[in-house]
Amino acid sequence: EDGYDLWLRYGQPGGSAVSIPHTSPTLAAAAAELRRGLPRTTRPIVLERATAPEVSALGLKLGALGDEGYAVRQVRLGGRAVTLVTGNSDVAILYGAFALIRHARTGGNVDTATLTSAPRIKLRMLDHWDNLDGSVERGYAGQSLWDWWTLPDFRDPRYVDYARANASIGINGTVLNNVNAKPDSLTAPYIAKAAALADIFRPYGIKVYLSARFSAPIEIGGLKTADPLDPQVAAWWKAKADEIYRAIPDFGGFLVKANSEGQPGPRDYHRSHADGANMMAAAVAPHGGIVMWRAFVYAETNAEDRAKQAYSEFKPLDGTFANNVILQVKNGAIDFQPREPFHPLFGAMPKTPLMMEFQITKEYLGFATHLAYLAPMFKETLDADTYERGPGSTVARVIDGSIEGHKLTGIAGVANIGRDRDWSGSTFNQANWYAFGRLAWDPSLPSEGIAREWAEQTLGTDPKVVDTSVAMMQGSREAVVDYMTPLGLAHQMSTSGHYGPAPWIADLKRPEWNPVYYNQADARGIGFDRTATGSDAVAQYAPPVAKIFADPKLTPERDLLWFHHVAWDRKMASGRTLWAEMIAHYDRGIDYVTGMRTRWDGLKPLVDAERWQKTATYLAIQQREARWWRDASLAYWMSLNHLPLPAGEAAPEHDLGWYKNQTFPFAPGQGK
Ligand code: BDP
Repeated sequence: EDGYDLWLRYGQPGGSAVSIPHTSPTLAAAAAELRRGLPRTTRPIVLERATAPEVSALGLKLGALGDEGYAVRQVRLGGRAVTLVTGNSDVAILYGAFALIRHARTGGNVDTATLTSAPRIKLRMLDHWDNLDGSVERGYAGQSLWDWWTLPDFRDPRYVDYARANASIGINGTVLNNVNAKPDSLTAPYIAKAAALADIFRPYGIKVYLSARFSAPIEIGGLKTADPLDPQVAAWWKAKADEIYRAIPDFGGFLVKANSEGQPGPRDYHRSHADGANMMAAAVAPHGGIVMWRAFVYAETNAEDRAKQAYSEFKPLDGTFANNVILQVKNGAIDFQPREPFHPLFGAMPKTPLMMEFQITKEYLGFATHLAYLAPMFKETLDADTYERGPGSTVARVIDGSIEGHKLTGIAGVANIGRDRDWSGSTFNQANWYAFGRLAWDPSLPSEGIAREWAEQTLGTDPKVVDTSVAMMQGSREAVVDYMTPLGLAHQMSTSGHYGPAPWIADLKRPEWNPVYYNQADARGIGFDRTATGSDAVAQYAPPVAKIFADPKLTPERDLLWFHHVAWDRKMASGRTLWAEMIAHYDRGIDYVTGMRTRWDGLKPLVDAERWQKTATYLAIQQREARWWRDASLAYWMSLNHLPLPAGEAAPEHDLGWYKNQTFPFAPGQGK
């Protein structure tokens, strides 16, 4: 048991009778999955489209299934009692098959199953930050899954397993390469390699997309410029798109990181992001393709609070994007921190479809070794109220298009997948991939329910295993927040590797690369003043939200230091001072990890040895490092505030100099 099977850990095939009156590669895949994944059922299972005469004759009330929604019904077909899996497309039926397997493997009865579900979001994407040299930016699960060297000839069976896993949770798009893109990915040899992957993924309903480097017309096209308003540049992209679509007829489109962290973009030519996006969108439009344009920008020349820059740049462009452009916005305004308030662009661009970008790989949450279940974090953002059109205008409703009636809707997760046998670097990291897919399908699913169904399928249905795992998972992300960046702190991680504490770093070239920029700690207090007396980032939110964040008395304590510079002796809700409260949070985080170790120890007889041992070892690492985070942070804060520790609190194990001297000869995932 090395984790390779993910949540599709079927065991012995049940050998159910499955029939496909009208077959296709997708339906054949669905049938194969049911034969492997279901226990023996009494009724035969029939996979057939809702539009087929024998199904439509049943007059089933299926509701609004759309293209991808599925229904499972107990019916009589041709005189037999059967379980029918249906939908308006073959892929919908495939999703129904996986839903039926999930139902069966989480305690449901197939012979009585009645299931109906349709996705709320259209593009449900994984973004791979995979480089052509096989490294993965911010990847902690080994080398890239894509073997660019042996593609397109060798079609590793693992690519099929990747597609199965994704289809089982409803993922329908994959961006193959890093947003820090090399132009080579758009050359003929790489298009052929991408086409081979597209062929493998197609039966599973997964479209391939590519990250495109904005300056590719210069680098591989021999042009003098990449100016989006230059007709030759536009013609180059059009020809390039035509070439790609000849190889991949259902190619999804481009993802673009422009004028961000040194990437080229339209601003290099004094053009707007809309000029750039629309020019590329025009190239793919005739083929039905789209452009996902990232809003993650902050510029060297801009002295504005980094948290404000994306809004300042994009908000004025609302209404100017072509209708096959969707803006991809990270969940928070800085960068995938353990906790961020929702990005102020959500709710601020009614005329533009916005898609969510979450990070599944745990760049800032302890890489692969720390256990942090991210569904509660994803939900926190999705459930946040933007007040775009009054109360109830949640981020989920912004991205599902329901507030403004947008048809193009999307959600992306930066993948945590690599070539490690267990795909994600640890068993519990698999749950984040799983949870992302489930929430992309339906953002209203509860994180605990997702954890439970994941655990049942991945670790077995023994109630003790399931209850314990779910209990560990549910509070795990909050524990990371507590021991790394409590009460609204952010970006206190060491430079470039983003691993381990370094709140003291102050000497990097750009101010907003330094942890001290984010903590603003001094003798008097700590936190970033983003109110009117500071950067006034709060003014980017709708008035009812801004009012709360502008007032330290109204701001939830979990976001306090994100928005306010607060005195060390400020009284908190608990009655403690801020200083004592911070320490209590660090301690609580460590205690939670200690508790997870104890709980996991209790499962030793119930979980296979290989997965149990690796998890136990990682929890020990996490516990040691939670302590490291607390101690290093306290040592630094005490060097500024000179406050004593509350009675009974352990002093940091080492002095500040010791923590500052920790170096890492190698941290995975750093390459650009
Ligand atoms: C940051 C990562 C960096 C990415 C960047 C991005 O540190 O490696 O290139 O985001 O999203 O989180 O473009």
